[in-house]
Amino acid sequence: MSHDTIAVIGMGYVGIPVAVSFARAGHTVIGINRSRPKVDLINEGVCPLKGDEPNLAAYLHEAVENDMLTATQDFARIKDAKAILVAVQTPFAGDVPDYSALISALENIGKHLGKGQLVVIESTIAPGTMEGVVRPTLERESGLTAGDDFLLGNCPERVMPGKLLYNIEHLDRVVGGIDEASQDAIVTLYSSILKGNVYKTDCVTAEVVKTAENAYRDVEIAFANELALLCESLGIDVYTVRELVNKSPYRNVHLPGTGVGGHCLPKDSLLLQYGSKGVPLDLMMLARDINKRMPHHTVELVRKAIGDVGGKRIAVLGLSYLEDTDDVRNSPTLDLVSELEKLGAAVMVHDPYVESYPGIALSSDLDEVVTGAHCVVISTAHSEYASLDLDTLNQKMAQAAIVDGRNAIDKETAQAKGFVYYGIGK
Ligand code: SAJ
Repeated sequence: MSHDTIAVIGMGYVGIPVAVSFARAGHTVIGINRSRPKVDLINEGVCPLKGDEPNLAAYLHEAVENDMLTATQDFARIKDAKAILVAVQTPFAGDVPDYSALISALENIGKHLGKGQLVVIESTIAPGTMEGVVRPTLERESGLTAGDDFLLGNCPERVMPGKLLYNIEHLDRVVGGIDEASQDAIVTLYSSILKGNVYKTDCVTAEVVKTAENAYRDVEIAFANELALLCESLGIDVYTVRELVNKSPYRNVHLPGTGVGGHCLPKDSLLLQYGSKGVPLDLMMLARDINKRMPHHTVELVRKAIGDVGGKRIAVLGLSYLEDTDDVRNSPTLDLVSELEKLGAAVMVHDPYVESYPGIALSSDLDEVVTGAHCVVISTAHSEYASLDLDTLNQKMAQAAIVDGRNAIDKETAQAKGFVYYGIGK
């Protein structure tokens, strides 16, 4: 499959770095996307993703310049492709997965699918989706039979904003295939871009591994959050506790915070539960609840710091769900802001990476955001918040109160400078 044409469906955080990686490995890549603006940007050699992604924009530009990567809305273009990768979003809608983007992509692929082609699903899906949704949709739309006429498998993405290209190149990958031939074809294809190990298995195992690896992390973070609540009530510092616990072999207490956001962790345990065929995943669902309650706990700390928040100005620092990225998906800050506003507070959010967000008063000018504020809440651990000038903050704020959701500020230093300081776990 070296230097074959590859189609990538879904030009997002997964599809774009995958398309660029394959183009750099010498394949001709066709990026297919529903929305026109992204297609136009890519064809102009411009990367639609923002945030700090080393090399991605430069490599995309180079691939487009060298005619190794083009974008289109036309699914008919897949007929030239040896392999078709699907990297569309699979968000949750209430308590069931929203597979609308996936099914739409599969129907469009099916219409143009030919014999001998390979279809690989990178999107995160619940256990049982390959057999229950992907395979039947492709067979129905194409009139072909998976295995006999076309190859089919899933190679779940392991991307992380800020490390999109790095993770693709260096992380190990699990490859699920409906049969040996499909598994081998996917391993061969990905070997041109992966330096990590590739592990072949069946589709369900690959579906479970992907969702379980994130559900596991969600549980680990929930443990840290619950430990933080305990430490607050005991008046000790959870960061000291976790550091000393982690001196013990095989321990790895994670970081507490204002909550768990992103495109993976908030939904993957729900996908696992959805595909668990009735086995109750109580620990994982409870962990999900604990993490979802952290924005509310942060509001409780604001009320401890300044009392009733009605009519008060609150400056929230950090909108994106993860430090030093522009990715806002499922950010806990969104829950934090809406709860504060429901209580009558006027909230302004600062974020150096996010330009705008509907319904959020957002600015990248820190002075503007903190001026006149009765409380500053650190919600995302953007690097710059570790070096906030507390004297300037004191001058500009209407009241000197800090709620530190990410252990960005030293408590004693803040208190010495006259701040009322509350921190999650501190
Ligand atoms: N978070 C905490 N405490 C922690 C770690 C994270 O509160 O100790 C919060 C973050 O603030 C964020 C959320 O959890 O809101 C998710 O953070 P993350 O570091 O897990 O970043 P993600 O969502 O991009 O996770 C991805 C996942 N990778 C894939 O799905 C392929 C995750 O499995 C990886 O462990 C993570 O990247 C990574 O560290 O590479």
